[in-house]
Amino acid sequence: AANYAHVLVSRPQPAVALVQLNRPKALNALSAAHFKDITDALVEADADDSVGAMVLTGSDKAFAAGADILEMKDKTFADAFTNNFLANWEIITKLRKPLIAAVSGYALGGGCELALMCDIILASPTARFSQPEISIGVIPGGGGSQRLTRIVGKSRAMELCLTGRMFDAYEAERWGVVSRVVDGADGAKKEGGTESISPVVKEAVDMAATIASKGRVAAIACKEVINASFEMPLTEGLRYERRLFQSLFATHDQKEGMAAFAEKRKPNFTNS
Ligand code: CO8
Repeated sequence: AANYAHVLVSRPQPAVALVQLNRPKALNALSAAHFKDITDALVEADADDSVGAMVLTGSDKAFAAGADILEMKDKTFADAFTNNFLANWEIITKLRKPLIAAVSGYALGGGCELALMCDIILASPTARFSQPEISIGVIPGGGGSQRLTRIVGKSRAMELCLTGRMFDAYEAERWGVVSRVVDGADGAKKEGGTESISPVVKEAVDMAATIASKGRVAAIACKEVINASFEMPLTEGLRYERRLFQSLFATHDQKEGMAAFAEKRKPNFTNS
């Protein structure tokens, strides 16, 4: 893997890439250079045949405290418009392999939006989310008004984006923003060696390993159809699902998966 100034990339399991935001002095505020490292590292992992799923995380204190306010405060409209400020955020939503966010601490503004771009969010009990842009004279710019609204509904999205108030891990779980809060109690032990891994990151890595152990073609197709449900009317979405389902009968992994069930053994997927 390439070396990045603002992210750490590791392989906690053979088929899992872990990308960790690493700009601790600014609580992982997303400067342009930081964001480029994040997307480059994820694109690199997405293209790596040995990777089946990816995990994105920050530190215990902050997943990411938003766009870098100091960097953008003097930006002009002409500059933001001409250079299509924030358009490169779409790179993350084009990744094909499943991406899990493991969120501890602050996930604010662009940090919340970054988590919302991932396929699954796991939160530690310390997670704090918000769309605080209204408090600095702007509005969400990385999908907060769109993705968050689709998940939590209009009234809550209005409240959150108009007041900027923080919501915690348990509210996020109740509303379906995160799939689960991972409590530290049963996994609080620090792993040996120099690297310690928090319970939520460990859970995300284990989940990514589980996903990576399935047939790759089916996993990518599964992510694609679920994401399509946000873009398509139901009839079209159902047709798209059925067509992709049918097409998987052309794969080795379908033959292997169903044969293994019939023979009462574990499948040996070859991602083909
Ligand atoms: N940008 C730049 N620097 C930041 C940011 C930020 N968003 N957040 C924290 N920092 C820096 C602080 O300036 C400080 O630096 P220094 O030590 O040099 O003074 C350091 O991180 C530590 O921060 P604090 O001293 O403030 O730490 P506290 O524990 O007192 O407070 C908070 C933590 C509550 C997270 C506080 O720092 C805060 O409110 N930060 C700003 C949160 C915010 O408003 N985020 C939204 C930004 S706007 C946005 O994201 C628009 C999204 C557009 C789409 C996505 C584009 C990337």
